[in-house]
Amino acid sequence: MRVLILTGAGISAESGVPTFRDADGLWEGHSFEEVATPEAFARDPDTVQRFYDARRAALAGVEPNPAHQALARLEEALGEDLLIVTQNVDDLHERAGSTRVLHMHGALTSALCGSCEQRHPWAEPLLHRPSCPGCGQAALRPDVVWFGELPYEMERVFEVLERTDLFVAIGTSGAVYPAAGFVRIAVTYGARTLELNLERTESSEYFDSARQGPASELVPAWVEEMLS
Ligand code: BJW
Repeated sequence: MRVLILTGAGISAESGVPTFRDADGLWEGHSFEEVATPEAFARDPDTVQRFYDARRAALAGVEPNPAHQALARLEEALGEDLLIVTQNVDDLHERAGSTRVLHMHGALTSALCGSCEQRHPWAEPLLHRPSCPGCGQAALRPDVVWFGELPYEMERVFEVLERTDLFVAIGTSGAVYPAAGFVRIAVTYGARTLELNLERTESSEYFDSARQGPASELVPAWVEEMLS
């Protein structure tokens, strides 16, 4: 069975990583849209760099939870028949042991050069304008996908969606496209579909089955079902 898993902020919530649409939506008094769009970056790059520097630094203080760990166990069993497509920019899937992970909205552990467009592994703050290791320009930005930008590796995701037997969405509100449309594409190609979320979402109606509860409980239980 070929399984495609889409994860969102909800899978990392119990690790202590804030979600986007459940919290009060503010960071130091700024709304999410004020710090996570290309327009915000053009208008006030320092504030945006500080926002992402803080989130990159916070990664050191969080750990994968039982949901990430269960998905790593599922990969051990399914191997290449499993792909995780995550909208998250944290590295908790990898730290739990998953290797088949595609970060469609980029990663906090990477920097993107606005000049030469190369991506570089990155662990340090960007606020002080370090030089790009590729071209030497002081043009590095967080390697994340903001509204209006093209998510990474969409061609590959659409290819995998065409031959997926089971599509599972975990901890995502289904509010942001193109990820929110994956379930309908999977259905069109004949996949079964399952949603695991704390609550029903605006996409729940498109799934064959939707289970409600914390990811740290629902995901290990579902993985046990898959493995038994
Ligand atoms: C738990 C839990 C627990 C909590 N257990 N569950 C009009 C119509 C349609 C589309 C558009 C439109 N106008 C504009 C667009 C396109 C736009 C879009 O979708 N806008 C919407 C607002 C309508 N999209 C784009 O611009 C994208 N690009 C694009 O479309 O390019 C064109 C194209 C694409 C493909 C092919 C061809 C052309 C880019 C979108 C980029 C999104 N970027 C962000 C920021 C990333 C960097 C960062 O992290 O700062 O990505 S926005 C933010 O939302 C982030 C997330 O990845 C993304 C999704 O959020 P997610 O993960 O679902 O989190 P939440 O907070 O929304 O939900 C958490 C869920 O967890 C909830 O459901 C809770 O219940 C649940 N939960 N605790 C289980 N313990």
